[in-house]
Amino acid sequence: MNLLLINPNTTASMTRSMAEAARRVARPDTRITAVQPSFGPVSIEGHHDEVIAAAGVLEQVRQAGTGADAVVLACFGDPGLDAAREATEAPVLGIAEAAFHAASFVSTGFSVVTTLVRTCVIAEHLVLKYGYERRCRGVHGTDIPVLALEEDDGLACVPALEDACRAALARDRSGAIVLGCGGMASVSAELQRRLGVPVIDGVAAAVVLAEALVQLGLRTSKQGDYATPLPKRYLGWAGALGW
Ligand code: 5HY
Repeated sequence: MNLLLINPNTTASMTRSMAEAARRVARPDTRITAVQPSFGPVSIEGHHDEVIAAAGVLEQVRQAGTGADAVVLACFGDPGLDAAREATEAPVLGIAEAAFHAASFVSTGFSVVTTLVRTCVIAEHLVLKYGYERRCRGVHGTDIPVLALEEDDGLACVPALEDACRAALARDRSGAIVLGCGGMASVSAELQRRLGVPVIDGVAAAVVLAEALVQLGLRTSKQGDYATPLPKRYLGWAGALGW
């Protein structure tokens, strides 16, 4: 199967490191194409960044056309997820939603540990949107900037992340950790080794769940709100995104 991994920010090195994390768990016959938008923020750390990144996601989904059997949005805000599902029949998985599902198979309650404190509300909104308010016991920011995770594969951030995870597990009485950034994919195994509890990286979870959906022959419904957008012109820089 052809899996399109979209990094909604425009930092190519982060796209590469997330592609590596994806290939570590993907089946041998899964071909992963990793891309990022031609425009938009180098990192997504707030609502403004997210809106532009969502348009970048649509640019890449449209460019892929019918070439992708499944799509993974590798940013923890799942930017443009519903719009992307309108734009393609292929299953589209956001790493936050995928991580919440995976965490709920292995714990009765999980904690999210993420980057900047200001982004916590975005994760909290997704917990409510996806109906995980009974399983997510807390969302915790570390004020680690997204691009700090790019330096030396994020290893320098491991001690601070480990401390934040231990504090969250104790405070929330939770049994698992969901990592709140695609850029943390490279340190999830080390954190799980140190913490001794399930540590869920959404990139890996989304790739494996996408493979499962394709294996089940499931595609995005075109009945109702995920139906293909109505034909209309888009003016200005968004012209190419019209239907
Ligand atoms: C992410 N931002 O996964 C989110 C993390 C965050 O550029 N990739 C980003 O802070 O919401």
